[in-house]
Amino acid sequence: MLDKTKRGWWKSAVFYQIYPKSFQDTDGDGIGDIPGIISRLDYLEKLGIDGIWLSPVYDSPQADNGYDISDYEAIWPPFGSMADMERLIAEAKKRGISIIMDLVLNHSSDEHLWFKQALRGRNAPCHDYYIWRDGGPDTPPNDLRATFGGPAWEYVPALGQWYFHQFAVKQPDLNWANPELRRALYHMIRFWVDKGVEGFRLDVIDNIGKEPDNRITARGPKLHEYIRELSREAFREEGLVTVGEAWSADVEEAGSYSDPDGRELSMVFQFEHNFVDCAPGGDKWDLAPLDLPKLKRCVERWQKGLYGRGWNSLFWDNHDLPRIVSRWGDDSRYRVESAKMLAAALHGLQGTPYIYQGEEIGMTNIRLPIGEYEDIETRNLYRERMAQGRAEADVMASIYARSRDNARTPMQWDGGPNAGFTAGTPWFAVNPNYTDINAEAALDDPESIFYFYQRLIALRKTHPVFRDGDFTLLDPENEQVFAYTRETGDERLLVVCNFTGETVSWRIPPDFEGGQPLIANYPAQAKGTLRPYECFMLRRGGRR
Ligand code: TEU
Repeated sequence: MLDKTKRGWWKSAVFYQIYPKSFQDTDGDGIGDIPGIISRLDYLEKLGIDGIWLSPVYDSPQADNGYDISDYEAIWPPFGSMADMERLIAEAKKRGISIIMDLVLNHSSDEHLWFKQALRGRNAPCHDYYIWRDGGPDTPPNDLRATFGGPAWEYVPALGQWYFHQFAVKQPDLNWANPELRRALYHMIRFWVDKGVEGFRLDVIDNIGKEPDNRITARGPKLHEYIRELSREAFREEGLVTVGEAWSADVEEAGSYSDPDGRELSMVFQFEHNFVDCAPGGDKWDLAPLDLPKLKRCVERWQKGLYGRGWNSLFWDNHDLPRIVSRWGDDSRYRVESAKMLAAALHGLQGTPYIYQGEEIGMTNIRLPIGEYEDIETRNLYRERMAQGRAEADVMASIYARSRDNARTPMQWDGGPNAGFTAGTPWFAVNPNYTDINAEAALDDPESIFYFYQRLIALRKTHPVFRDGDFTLLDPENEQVFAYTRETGDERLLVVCNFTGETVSWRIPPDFEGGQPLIANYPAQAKGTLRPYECFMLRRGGRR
């Protein structure tokens, strides 16, 4: 059992992300809820995870599925009550599972009481909790664009002012330059610590130091000053695990975010690897084939760059990303082999792994008619690109490949109606492949992806090399195989992953010949070749 009062316990942990709206409904309204999560804790305990990153469950008008919070200290009623939340924290703790709440500190909902007060006048209470600029209705302060499309400034005629919103119009940015606002946020965080929450995921934390007048939206000059104050004032207990979402982070800066002295955070989610299949100079919607050597160099940079000076998070999936088995594996013929291979490639690395709901059973992307997409980012993208005159087939190809809705189809529990997610009408489309891909079938199959993840988690807890080992990339320019070694003391680990659907030739390094097999997705390795999406791990030295 991990001592979760001590800094660094998360270095031996594996976390699981739950997107509550799509996890498990218990009251038939078609929306996942907190009692549903409680009903699935035994499943998560069986998997072997140590903590749950819970996407927002706070009160919200749901303009961005809860990332637009209207009351940080209340639960959105369709998710349940505060008593349900307290029961979840207690029931999870009984199973050795920490609750890590998702904190959205960069912006609130425009339906938050603070913003409602702010709208009452330039001198109203909380007006300066937000970012306002004077101006006429036709002259926004500048031409900064919002992440979800359109201008980043919204005009309020009654005030003769514009407010800044990095995301949706209904998500006004909070003004971190205002110490009163910062204190209000710290007070809110302590409310959740006092309820027994043992960690926090910090939404777009790299945006809180923004200076929109200077066109700086991420990595502002005061960012790390604010994060150190946040850490001192709100994350006082050294056992609190904190992970910041930092799309702009590079490995140099990540060393500051996650420095061993703990002045800032435990780790960050960085996204450099998320662009190795995007067209040069494009964004996530501009598709390109996976450049495996580029991915390997990126992993190497982060593994070596943070070794001994910071800490990596390890993820392929989350609620904003397409399903990895569809993206970099094969979600048809070799779905099981490639899902296991991708898991091995990630879980052999140094860092804290995060498993996104459904990843452990190989859930896949979905293709829908454009009218059935729910995600604000996807809908705005479609409108924007169609207005630009792009071919609809190209726009839809980007949406099929990269829409955040790929990750938001309801969790597939069994082969029954709505995949066992709800007895009602699901809020969002259930992937029709649930009849084959579901947790019940996985639990009945000893060779399932679920049990592969379960074994990987157990291996990480058994052999110190997974947590402490350094990283050496093998065969950097090989475009088919990702292979690397880890080493600590006399213990060595070899991880080999064929990222293609072809049989390729590849030789085990002589010093690993006869190594202890730890895990593989095919029966005994064939000499000198790797089968489609074949992966395996071998170990040498260390205690048996
Ligand atoms: O995401 C930050 C963010 O920028 C991503 O939405 C990213 O822009 C997009 O997914 C990639 O194209 C965080 C949350 O994870 C996301 O769900 C929220 O929508 C967003 O912040 C606003 O809170």
